[in-house]
Amino acid sequence: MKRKPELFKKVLVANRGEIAVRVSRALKEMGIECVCVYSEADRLSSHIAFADEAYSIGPAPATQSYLNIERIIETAKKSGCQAVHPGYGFLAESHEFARACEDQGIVFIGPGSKSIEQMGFKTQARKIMKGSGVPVIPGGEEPLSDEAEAITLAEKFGYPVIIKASAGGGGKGMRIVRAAGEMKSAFKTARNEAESAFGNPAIYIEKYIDRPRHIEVQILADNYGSMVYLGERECSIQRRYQKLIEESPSPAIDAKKRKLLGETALKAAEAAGYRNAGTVEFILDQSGRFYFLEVNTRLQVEHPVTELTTGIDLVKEQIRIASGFPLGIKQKDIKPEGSAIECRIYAEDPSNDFLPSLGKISRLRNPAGPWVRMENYVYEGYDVPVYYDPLIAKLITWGQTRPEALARMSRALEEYVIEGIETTIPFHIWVIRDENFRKGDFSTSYIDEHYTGKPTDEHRKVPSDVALIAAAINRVESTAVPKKGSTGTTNRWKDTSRREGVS
Ligand code: MV4
Repeated sequence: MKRKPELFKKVLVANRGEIAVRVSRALKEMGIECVCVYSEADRLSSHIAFADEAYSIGPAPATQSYLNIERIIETAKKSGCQAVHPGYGFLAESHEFARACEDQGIVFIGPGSKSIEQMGFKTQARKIMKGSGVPVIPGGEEPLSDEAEAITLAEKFGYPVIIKASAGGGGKGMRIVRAAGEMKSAFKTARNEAESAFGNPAIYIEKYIDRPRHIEVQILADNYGSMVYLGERECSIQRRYQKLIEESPSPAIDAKKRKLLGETALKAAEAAGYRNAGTVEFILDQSGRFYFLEVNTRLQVEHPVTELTTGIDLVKEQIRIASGFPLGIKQKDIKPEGSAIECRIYAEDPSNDFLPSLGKISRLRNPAGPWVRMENYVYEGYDVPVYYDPLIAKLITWGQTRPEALARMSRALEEYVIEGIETTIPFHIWVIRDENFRKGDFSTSYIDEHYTGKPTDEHRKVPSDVALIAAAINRVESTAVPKKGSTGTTNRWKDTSRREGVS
């Protein structure tokens, strides 16, 4: 959509949690009024405090609130917003929502509904990419019609193969098939999962790439055909398709490959007629070859690592582009510097198979200090609701080199205190100190292969109240007059939460 360049005066943020806070902050800095929405479960959620106006949009379940297209559009109109920022998750990649906004004269801050729809259907996206010379994984051109066709194609590409949902993405409904004998049941389960998860039973087949790395490229494209790439993010540290750690640059990519990846990402964006911020995902095989995987037509959770290496505020760029401004940045001016890493802090117990751990946060101390960025929405006394994603914060550090960024992350994780719920902090402390991770030697199988779920004792913190009581007892005992016949040695209690810094 072409639009006379003029910054919006008022924007609705159709999301919650840390990303709603992130977008609200950008709006405030740009002098744009910010309207937030919240569900009944989020009455006490802090994203509301960042808004100029806030509206209740329905009951706790997301289907009745954050996914309620009509209600959100009605709220945007009623409050006089010219645009909606969808954040990530919820309606961010709903072509129906983007289309409804377009129809109602509200700007959807993101790509056009047609791009979202095309990139959402994976066989379609593959076809577009292949036709433009973007490398795609060897695989079927069209959705599979039956199991016999699947076997014929598998023999052509060679086992193992993978069956994926055409309307899917993000790993749901995928099945690895290692031999013809497994095809029948894999075909059936994949089809059923595709139907129930995406409302579309279409599935297709690809050659399976074993132990790859997941690398993605951030792009920006304006409404006038200019586009730039902002370097890559390494996202291989994930578990069941949920990313836990991201960094930029990737330790597996050199300058030459970075340029090739970036130019390939722009070729993909061009082929898709893409505009606004987007991410082109690639899979990197063990020989270093890369293949197109999918386009994420939204701002991503891990966007801060790119912001820290490039100095570019991606949310502001999204808003400027959607307002109709041409890109002010040229490719030659983008010179990523240093190294940034993000740890996702989930309310999950890493020592218990990452089971959600919800409830009240009884104590909270956020890390801070030089080159530490905290994206957060929880506070002391806050009850983490069961209804939504358990991501409670993102901790991001920057350093001139990767070792410096890691040392800083290690230090920041040490400072971090969350009590009352379990979090992924002990997991992150373990990974940041792990030799394989430090060497950059890992793949998407890293957690399965290396993480036992048992952080050693030295990673366990003594809660501060327990530490205080123990210290008091220690003091009383050690100052008492030694009894007759005793050796008089004092019980020197040690705070096991303090250890030598690791760099
Ligand atoms: C693959 C693959 C290996 N071979 N496709 C998972 C999420 C979805 N976006 C695509 N995914 C994969 N597709 C072929 N042909 C391995 C994965 C994969 C993966 C991809 C990205 C990030 C993490 C991953 C973890 C496991 C498997």
